[in-house]
Formats: sequence, C-alpha cells, structure tokens
Amino acid sequence: MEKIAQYFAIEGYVTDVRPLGNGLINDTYLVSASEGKRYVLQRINHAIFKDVDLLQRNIAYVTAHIRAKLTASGETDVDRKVLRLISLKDSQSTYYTDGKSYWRMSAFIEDSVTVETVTPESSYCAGKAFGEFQAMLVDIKEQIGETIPDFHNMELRARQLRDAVAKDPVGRCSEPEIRQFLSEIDHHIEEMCKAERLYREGVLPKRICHCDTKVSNMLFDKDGSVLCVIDLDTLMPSFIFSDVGDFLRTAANHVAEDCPEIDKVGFNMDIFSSFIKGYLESAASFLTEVEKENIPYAAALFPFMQAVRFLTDYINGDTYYKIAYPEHNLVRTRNQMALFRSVLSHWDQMKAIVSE
Ligand code: GN1
Ligand code: MG
Repeated sequence: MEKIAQYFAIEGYVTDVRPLGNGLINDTYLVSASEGKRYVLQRINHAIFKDVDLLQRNIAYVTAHIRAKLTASGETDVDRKVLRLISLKDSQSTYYTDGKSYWRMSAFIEDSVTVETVTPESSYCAGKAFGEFQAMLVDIKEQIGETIPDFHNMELRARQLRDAVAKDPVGRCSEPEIRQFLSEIDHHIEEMCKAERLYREGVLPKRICHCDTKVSNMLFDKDGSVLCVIDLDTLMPSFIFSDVGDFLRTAANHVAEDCPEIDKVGFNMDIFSSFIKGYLESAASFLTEVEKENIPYAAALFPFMQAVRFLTDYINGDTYYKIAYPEHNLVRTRNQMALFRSVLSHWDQMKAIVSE
C-alpha cells in the first residue's frame, strides 16, 4: 500500500499507512506523509462499482462544482468543506489500477470527527448541510451518471429479494424467522414502491443526491457543525428521499444499524424534527410539494429498503456486505425491520411536524 500511495501526487514520502473507518464496501486507509500532510487511500470495490471511470468523473465534477460555489460565496475554509481528489504523479487520472484493483486518494480533512450518534443540534446542522449540498448541485451542467444503476429503486430491491428467495442458494429461507420477515415485507411492498410510481406519473423529479447519507459518512467539526459529506461513490440522480431517509435511518435510530438488542431500536422524534427543520430551511428554494409531503414516507422507506437489502444478502449467503460474524446480516435485518415499525408508529406526528 505504501508503494501504491507513492503513485499519487502527495507531498513528501509515505511514513505510515493504517486502516480507517468502518465502511461496508470499500477498504479505506489513512496515509501519513513526511511533510506532515495526511491522505485517505481507498481500494474501490470494483465488484460493486463496475465503472470506476464514471465514478471518479462524477466525484471530480461534483467536488469542483461545490468548490467553485463555496469559493464564490466567500467561504474561507474550503479545503475542510469539500473533498479534494489527489491525482497520479505522472498523469491527470484520479485513480490507479494494476488491472485488478482500483485505488484513489483524497486529502484527509484535519480536525474533523465522525460520530455514530447525533444530538438534535447536530441533526439540525446535518439537515441544513444536506439541503445546501443538494441546492448547490441543482445547476450542475455536467452529466452525473448512475454508478450503481437503480441503486435506490425499491422495485429493483424487491425483485432482488424475490430472486434470492427463488434460488435460496444456502437454504436459509426455510428458517421460520425469515418466512416471517418475508411476509411482513410483502405486506408493505406496494406502499413502499410509491416513489417509482410517482416518478412514472411525472410528478416526482430526480436530483443529484448523495445516496449514502448515513451518519458515519459525514465529517463534523468539534462544535458539532457539519464540515463535509464524504463517501461520494453513490452520488447520482435520485429522489431527495434518499438523502433524507438514509440520514434519519442512522441518526434517528437509538442504536447502530447492527445492534443486536432489538428492544433498544427505535425512532427518535427529536432527531427527526431538528433534521427536518434544518433541511426544509435550506432546501425550501427547490423542493416541490410532492417531495415535502412525502418526507414521512422517506423516513419509512429507508429502514425498509435497508432491511430488504440486508435480508437479500443473508439469503444469498453474504456476498455483498462485509460481515463480522455469520448472522450479521440477519441481525441487521431484525434491527432495520424494528426501526421501520417504529417509524410507522410515528406517522401522524411526522406529518404534523413537516406541515408545521
Ligand atoms: C454501504 O459503503 P458504506 O458502508 O458507507 C452501502 C449503503 C448502505 C450501507 C449500510 C454502495 O455503505 O447503501 O446503506 O452500507 N453502500 C453501497 O450501512 O451499497
Ligand atoms: Mg462510509
């Protein structure tokens, strides 16, 4: 890895490389260099992100666009508010490949922290930050492609679950608990595919979204404000529900997405209301009525979709998400289904908060 890091245009030479973060898809390392600068080196999961060229182009376009906007608005701390890709020493390319693995590097953002839980204050800041992020991208001219086609398409996720059940490659579908989950999912599947229907009817737009706004993909400053959103692989056209929903799925859950103590799982309405306040303040300029009135739906959709994805992976024999123990994906499914039920129980309250 030291050798790979040296291919990038870093200042000085590499003095240390160590694992960083807890992403479920890519492998991430923190690189220290002799001139005191630090960098993030990532091996891109090429089995999942098949078009690395498109992926890196998306990130380059979006970060350049945001950088220009921040600079124009007089921002003085631009380097801590948007990622900076480091290109190779001997070319303009923003990734290195040996034909098997794909690597990229960005500048490490100093004095930033990641958190697993948020306070209502930082949730408000996160809401504002996502609204601003989407608002800044409303006028981007470059074509941003889908790095994973139909990534947050609930109809596709439902189909993938059905396919997994039909194949049942490791014989997990006969477990009574799995049968129960499948029937509960079936009960809600039609209402949860609402976004695709609204899109087909032409009343719901796609916008450039981050599509992986879980709390651990945000860098916070020491005072709790949001510095920057990281993990930009899934930047793509999607419904705004993606960013609202995935943030709430992780931030408003009382526990982590893989906490096995299911009785502790629940949806925190203080986090919901402060996030929505921040988000509606900064996104008001472009949101439509249909988008706004479906915010409670977004809050329900994401735990549901994530449960479907974890369950699909469990049935498939754990081929997609990194797992730390054999039942990890099952525990994650239990957790996300419990969160989904908790969100549904707050429906009227959520509607009241949004309209207020
Ligand atoms: C994955 O890469 P990471 O760990 O930030 C996944 C998300 C899921 C999340 C669940 C490309 O995100 O969609 O919501 O795990 N990313 C991809 O923790 O599938
Ligand atoms: Mg991540």
